[in-house]
Amino acid sequence: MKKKILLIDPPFQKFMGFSKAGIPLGLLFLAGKLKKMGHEVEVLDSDYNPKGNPYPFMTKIGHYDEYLNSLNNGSHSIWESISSQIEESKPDVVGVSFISTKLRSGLRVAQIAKEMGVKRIVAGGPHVTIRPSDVIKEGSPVDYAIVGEAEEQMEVFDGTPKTRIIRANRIQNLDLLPWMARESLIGIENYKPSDLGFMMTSRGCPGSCNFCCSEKLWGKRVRFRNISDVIAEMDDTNRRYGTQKFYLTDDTFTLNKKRVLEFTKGIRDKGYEWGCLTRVDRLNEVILKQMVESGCCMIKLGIESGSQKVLDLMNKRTNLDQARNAAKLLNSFSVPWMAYVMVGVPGETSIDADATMRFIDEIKPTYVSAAIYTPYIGTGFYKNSIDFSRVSFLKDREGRDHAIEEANHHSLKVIAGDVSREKIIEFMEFADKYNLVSKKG
Ligand code: B12
Ligand code: SF4
Repeated sequence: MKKKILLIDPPFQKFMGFSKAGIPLGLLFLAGKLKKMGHEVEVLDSDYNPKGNPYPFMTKIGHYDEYLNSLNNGSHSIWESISSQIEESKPDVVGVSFISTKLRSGLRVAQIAKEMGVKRIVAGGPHVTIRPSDVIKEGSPVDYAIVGEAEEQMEVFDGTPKTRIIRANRIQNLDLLPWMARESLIGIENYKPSDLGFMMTSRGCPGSCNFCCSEKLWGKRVRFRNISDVIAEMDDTNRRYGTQKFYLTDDTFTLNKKRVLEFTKGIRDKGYEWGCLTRVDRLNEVILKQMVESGCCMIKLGIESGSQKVLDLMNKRTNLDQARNAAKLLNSFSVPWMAYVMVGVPGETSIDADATMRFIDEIKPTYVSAAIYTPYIGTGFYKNSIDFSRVSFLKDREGRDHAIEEANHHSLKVIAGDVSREKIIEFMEFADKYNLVSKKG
């Protein structure tokens, strides 16, 4: 029977006044599938905040309390707008997406829906995939949780599943999935065309970096979408929403060189701009030349650290010379690129953090994206290296005990690793200053 389904991405950055780029891709994939089955689907991105600040890193620090305080403030306008949307949509089922940072916010959304009489609340997303027991437990408003890629487990929306936690199989043929149903986004007219250009063209990454949970989410065997289907979706998005700029969120877009060349050949004459994420050992001159000539205008690279010791601790399986070579290549093509770096991983010291800052000055990325390391569940570090006897580290100055997965970099009160607090501040300020100078130049 046809159902009314409201899928909600819970608020997080918006509570702190920040903006967030893009669209909730997972929910829009699900909406595509549900619509194809005949259901009526809407997607509410309650973190969308076009008027928010794209933050400098130091600004982020210290704002985390605003999120925590808002969680307990039932009359906050963001919660009220979610209630109003539920009231207006009158859904039979509400689906909530969880990443670890938004665990408490997602549970609050589920609670609001439950209290408003929604019959079925379903949860999914990266955090639920890794630890479903956080949403399926006594007293939780969540009725069912899907572990993994949910597109082939639609029974939770319109059937009677036998268990409350349902383990989904990995989707083997991504080309059989309907495109993301962007048209289901509530308020789509307010989105920038480039936000609607976020896409994922493959699932999985062969890497096993200790700070990352990709392997748990998608597995190591990478599944690729057909390039002609990817380009057809880009053309459709361009036609419908005027999108000229696309951002491919694949974990490592340049894994398969032949496929990258097929892609660049296919879009070369369309006049689109595009960006992607990749690893330092997955770039060479041949593909980069084609990428740039086909409109690639942003490459985000996992540099992570300027200390080989830390790269090894991370199991990054790259070395500093590979990073130097990739940087040299990118700079020689004058393509804008961003270096992702982090500070405070288990085993790292202030000397290593200094090495990273020096390394950035040496390799000269266009932008730096800096993060204070966070021990997310489902990662190698969380499993092996976090010394839980030091979990008191994660208590803030007022003694409140933050859940480890919420030990978020938005608050400097929570730090893992052996880098001094002063060095962490210096590191984040360094990134801000670097970007400021880079933008001026
Ligand atoms: C693009 C991206 C972003 C974009 C967000 C775009 C947007 N508007 O949402 C930006 C750059 C803003 C971003 C920021 C952050 N991100 Co991010 N991001 C990604 C990335 C690279 C791709 C996401 C994507 O395209 N997913 C594609 C869809 C298909 O996957 P999905 O959402 O997981 O959905 C599937 C299933 O999970 C499930 N599902 C999802 N929701 C639901 C709901 C229901 C009801 C059901 C049944 C099923 C279900 O079904 C879907 C289809 O199969 C992932 C890495 C990755 N490969 O997943 C990291 C990732 C999601 N990010 C992560 C993190 C940590 C963050 C930050 C906290 C980083 C930071 N420290 O600031 C912030 C938080 C931002 C926020 N939302 O508040 C982590 C989350 C880890 C975790 N344990 O939760 C990931 C997994 C990276 C990693 N490997 O560690 N991110
Ligand atoms: S950090 Fe990047 S390369 Fe490493 S496992 Fe995660 S997605 Fe793969």
